[in-house]
Amino acid sequence: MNYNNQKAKYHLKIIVCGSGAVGKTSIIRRYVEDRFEFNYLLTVGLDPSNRQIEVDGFLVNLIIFDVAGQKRFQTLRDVFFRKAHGALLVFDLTRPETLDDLYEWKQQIDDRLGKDKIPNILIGNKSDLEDSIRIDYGFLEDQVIPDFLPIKYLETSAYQDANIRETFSLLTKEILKKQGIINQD
Ligand SMILES: Nc1nc2c(ncn2[C@@H]2O[C@H](COP(=O)(O)OP(=O)(O)OP(=O)(O)O)[C@@H](O)[C@H]2O)c(=O)[nH]1
Ligand SMILES: [Mg+2]
Repeated sequence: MNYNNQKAKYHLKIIVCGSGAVGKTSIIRRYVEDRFEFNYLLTVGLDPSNRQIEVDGFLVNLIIFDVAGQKRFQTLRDVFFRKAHGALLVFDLTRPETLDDLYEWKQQIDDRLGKDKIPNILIGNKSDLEDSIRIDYGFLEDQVIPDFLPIKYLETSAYQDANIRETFSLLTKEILKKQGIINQD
């Protein structure tokens, strides 16, 4: 179905959080432009993009905010977090230290927007790099997910286009549920 001529009723701001080079820009690029870049071009500052999505019969305009993961670009974080409706917390399945950094991102979300105020989805990206993966689901389930509850977890590959659309659908759905627009299941 083509929604181009319809007006979205809801406009939701999604923020994509995580350390440098975990694949934030790649996930958004795959979702919005359906392409992938092997070259690492680090994000400087903020870079919002748009895509419409249909969830449970509701047409929603997602405004997706990308941000620099590297700590030296901290100055735009106020604009980044402001009035966000939902967040992706992205780590790199091949670099466990990127998971540790998410505690800090989650803290910033809670401090600026209120504790557990917006839905978060935990994303383990680069699932295609099978031989280099250093984090398994058992570890996450025991040691990590309990610290981030309530949260859902998905493994993605921006490269292979695995679980990318599902990620944005799930987050949109969680936001609409939280806002009472669709029913909890
Ligand atoms: N194999 C593989 N490589 C990926 C994937 N996603 C991203 N990459 C690569 O990882 C590197 C970093 O990706 P970016 O999307 O630029 O990372 P970022 O999180 O936006 O980084 P900053 O902007 O510095 O915060 C690039 O070389 C990408 O090609 C993936 O799913 N699989
Ligand atoms: Mg980036």
